[in-house]
Amino acid sequence: MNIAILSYHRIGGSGIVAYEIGRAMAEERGHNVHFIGLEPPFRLKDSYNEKIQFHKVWLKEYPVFDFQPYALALASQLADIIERFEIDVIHSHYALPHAVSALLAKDISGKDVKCVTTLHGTDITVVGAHPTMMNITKFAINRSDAVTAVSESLVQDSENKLGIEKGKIKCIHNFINTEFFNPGLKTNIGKEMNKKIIMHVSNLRPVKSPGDVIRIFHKMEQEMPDQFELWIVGEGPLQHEMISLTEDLNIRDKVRFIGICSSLGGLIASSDLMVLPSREESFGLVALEAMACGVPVLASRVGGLPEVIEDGVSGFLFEHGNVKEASTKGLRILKDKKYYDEVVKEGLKTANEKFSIKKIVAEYEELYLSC
Ligand code: GMT
Repeated sequence: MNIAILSYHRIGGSGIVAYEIGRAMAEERGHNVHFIGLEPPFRLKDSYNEKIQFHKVWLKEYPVFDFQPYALALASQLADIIERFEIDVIHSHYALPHAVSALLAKDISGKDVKCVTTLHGTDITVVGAHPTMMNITKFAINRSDAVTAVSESLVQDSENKLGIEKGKIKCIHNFINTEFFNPGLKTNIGKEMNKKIIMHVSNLRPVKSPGDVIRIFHKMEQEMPDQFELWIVGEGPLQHEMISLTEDLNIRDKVRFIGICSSLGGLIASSDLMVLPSREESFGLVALEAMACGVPVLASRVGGLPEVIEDGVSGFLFEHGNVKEASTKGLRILKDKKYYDEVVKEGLKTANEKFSIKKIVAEYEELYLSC
């Protein structure tokens, strides 16, 4: 098959999932893959495969445009790619704008190309469900030949919030490439301080409730002083508020703001506990990355997280905003080595079996062929 993949390649989990599907379709299944976007997938920059090509979307500067019409430029250039490379399937990540651009490009080209759309979360829960975007999001979903969502929870949210007919959206869970996330990547970083490392990885947006990371750490620190350090990985709009909170709580010297890190697997594998207290999370790829690295996860019981973590078995869940419940569970696991090892073992099993890349990519391939 000739497959086109549309994604915001530079953005978080959805960009990684889109890239890994394409990479596996080319390297392991022998298909030709065309990534299309503003920037190449960042993992693509480090490798070469003759079955993979990247096509940059060019934007025309014009003073009348308040904003560059990316979705239209993409549709226009994609129509050429469909013709030139005889594309069979366009796989769009995010209903908006990618699925809409794909449908438009299909119409322009006049070809019988199949449009497969994967919903990642905020495209439905935040953007798509908003009155300004609801009609076009429903159009993108209803006109796609196949639609997937990354968790059962997101399937239900999409049906309920947008009134999509049951059965239209199928759940295909996210997955993990264990080459980049495994316990063998553990390093000695931070070991000289002889403290356990509690970690949070996100884009520090309000939906991630990053203030709760600081509050949970503060409570744990009060219970067991000088035993832990908190490492925050990533950048985002709430970083300054988080810094102020650490100052107000008098724990600034116990919290490191690492920023964006390209060798994330090594950093996560070197930590002792991953905290993810999000308000919304359609899947929570970082939870799976931690489990694959042999690090237990303490996450809020929202969205798709209960599909990734079995509370008390392969990780821990707490009610969103319940700092006390979270810190109690965090302390319990860090104090009990035997229990800790059992949870790590179950987490690794879940990552390697339920969410293996081989299993999930086969599901996508079957879907492409069935359209
Ligand atoms: O969470 C974000 O802010 C980024 C966004 C993305 O584009 O990667 O994440 C969404 O898609 C990920 C990949 O499918 C999921 O693992 C995240 O849970 C989802 N984020 C939300 O639902 C808030």
